[in-house]
Amino acid sequence: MPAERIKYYQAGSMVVGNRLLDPEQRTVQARTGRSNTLTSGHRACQGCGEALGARYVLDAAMRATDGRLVAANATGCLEVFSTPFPETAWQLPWIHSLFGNAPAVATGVAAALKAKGRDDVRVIGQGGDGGTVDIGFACLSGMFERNDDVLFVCYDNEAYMNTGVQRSGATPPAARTMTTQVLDDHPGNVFGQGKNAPLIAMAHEIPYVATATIADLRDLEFKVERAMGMRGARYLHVFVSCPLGWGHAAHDSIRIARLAKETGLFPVFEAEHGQVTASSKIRRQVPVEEYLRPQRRFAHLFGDPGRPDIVALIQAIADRNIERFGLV
Ligand SMILES: Cc1ncc(C[n+]2csc(CCOP(=O)(O)OP(=O)(O)O)c2C)c(N)n1
Ligand code: SF4
Ligand SMILES: [Mg+2]
Repeated sequence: MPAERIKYYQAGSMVVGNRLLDPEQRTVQARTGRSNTLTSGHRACQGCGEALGARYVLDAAMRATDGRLVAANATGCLEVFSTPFPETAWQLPWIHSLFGNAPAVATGVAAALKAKGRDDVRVIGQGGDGGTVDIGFACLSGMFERNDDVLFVCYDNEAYMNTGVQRSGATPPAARTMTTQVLDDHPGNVFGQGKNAPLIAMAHEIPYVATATIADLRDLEFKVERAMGMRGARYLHVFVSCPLGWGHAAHDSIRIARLAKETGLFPVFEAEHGQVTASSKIRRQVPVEEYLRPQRRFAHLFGDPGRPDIVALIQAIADRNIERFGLV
């Protein structure tokens, strides 16, 4: 994997020293030729992980396709903060779909391009976790099973943020949202529900499925470049922190995302045709408490007396992921 051949010289920050690298090894964002696909002036909250993730994904995809790229975008924060009429922060052909049909719109664009003989122009569909794992799920599954030539990217902030933090099928157990309140014996979202979209994508045996976080942006760029080098249906699930919905400091977005990976709660891996082919190892394993404590959506698990029983159940989820994906 090319990303691993790069020498890291600041072990603490895990920042790649771009100036020390050959121009071809530098990150897309470090190159003067980057496309600024999601440019400044949009209205995302300070520290928005979704804005950061989308910028890296789209710029990497633009570079991989030599600027010949179309994006279809589901309704959600990413669409709302980037396109308040009559303005737009997008610097590529960009189409707003409905909340639930971005994969189908992306498929239609890809089919039209094919009919016109424009195989050189590539298509990305993108949306939040609600648009992807809930309302858009049938369209996404159809896109997968037809093996349509689209990369679909889910920016997973684990709830419906745009409409005021309601639970989605990607909301983790015990998280407090507006629709999973902490009342009496109900400590937020219930256990045993929800969907694991990357695993469901893998079950379709599509050419490429990968997960990534905004804590390792070079890895994210690498996976986008890799996906755009393939044809057929591809799926990228990106963990993006949401300071407003999760109740953490804006400057903590990257740290929270890194802790999600380092606890094992969010496994970072790649899969091809239904088989896991690579996983990013945990560098410094930490207990889930370190990830949960800085977020107000989990505040009810701590304090006096707190809910150590619930924290132990969440730790068990992390431990299972570590074993299942070989993360240590
Ligand atoms: C059919 C339909 N139902 C509901 C809505 C309202 N709506 C717009 S965005 C959204 C939530 C988006 O959540 P998600 O996809 O997770 O994106 P996020 O805002 O969290 O990035 C909802 C419920 C809508 N636009 N269309
Ligand atoms: S609510 Fe969350 S996802 Fe939406 S713009 Fe703010 S930080 Fe980003
Ligand atoms: Mg969301």
